[in-house]
Amino acid sequence: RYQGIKTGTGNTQYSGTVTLNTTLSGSTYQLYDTTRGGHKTYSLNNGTSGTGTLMTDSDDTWGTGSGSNTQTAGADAAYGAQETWDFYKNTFGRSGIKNDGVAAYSRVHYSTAYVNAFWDDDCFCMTYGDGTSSTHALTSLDVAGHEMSHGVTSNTAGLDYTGESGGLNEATSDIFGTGVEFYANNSSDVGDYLIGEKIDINGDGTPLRYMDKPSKDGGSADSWYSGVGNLDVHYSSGPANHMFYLLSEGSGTKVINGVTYTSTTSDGVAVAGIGRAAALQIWYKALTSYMTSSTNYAGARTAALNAATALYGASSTQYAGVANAFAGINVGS
Ligand code: ASN
Ligand code: ZN
Ligand code: CA
Repeated sequence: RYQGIKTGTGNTQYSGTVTLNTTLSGSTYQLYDTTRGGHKTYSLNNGTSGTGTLMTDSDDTWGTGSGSNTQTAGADAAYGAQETWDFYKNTFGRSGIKNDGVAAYSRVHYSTAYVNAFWDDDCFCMTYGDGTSSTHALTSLDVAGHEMSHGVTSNTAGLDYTGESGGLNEATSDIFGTGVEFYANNSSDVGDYLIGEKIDINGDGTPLRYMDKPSKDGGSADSWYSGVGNLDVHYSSGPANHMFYLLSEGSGTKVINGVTYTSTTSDGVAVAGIGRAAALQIWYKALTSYMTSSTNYAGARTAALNAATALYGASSTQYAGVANAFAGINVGS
């Protein structure tokens, strides 16, 4: 017996107390958001296949904020899915990962102490592990946005997950995952140009990746070089993440939401940023209109310049910003 859309409370681990749209069926609330394409959050209960069980609750208050409460990861995952949906809808007019108005679904508590999260095109679903010691599930907002953006890339440019295109695929997920985090404007999880700063994946509180200076992670490239495509895709993403930071914020030192960033160009020439909003529009248009499965760094530059021309004109500061940001990672001049 469906009794309509309800407004529940999520006590998340990473994003504080949030509002979640739920569904009341009989006397049981379901973590089922019919307002955003029909997104459901399941618990795999440490299993590794199927959908486990739809998360349900008697009072529509989900989780405690602690990773040891089994509902908490569900609250974070549901929040990540809703903010990712809203980000794409309200920023780009994209209605879901396939732009068909249909939601994916999410699964939490995958396996035991599994330290990853992943998107899967086959199930059209998102899956989250519980993380090291099962205390830090991989359900932070930027990780959720990152993983679901893999679905967007698959359904648009289809960037092959190898070589330079693989690095661009990964960077696209970092760029839009970061876009989701800024979009949510959550005071408990402020926007930043760091990836995975909340999940303590390194065990010492440091982020997984840094967009202002990707090499800070110990493996990523800051700029393009011939052979960058031989790196793991999570490291060959570095130059594109760096380009996006330069394009958004410019070079030099800058404090944003309390975090200090220092970004330099490969040739030492200072560049000005055009703002994150325009940078996001350009990358989205490049991804969805101009990139293909085999696009490399040179091709990404062309795609972004084409996008800037289409959106702002060839004589615009945004066009010049793209050319300068790519020059800043040693692509073009
Ligand atoms: N977390 C990893 C990623 O998004 C998982 C994977 O599928 N490679 O890149
Ligand atoms: Zn990824
Ligand atoms: Ca982040």
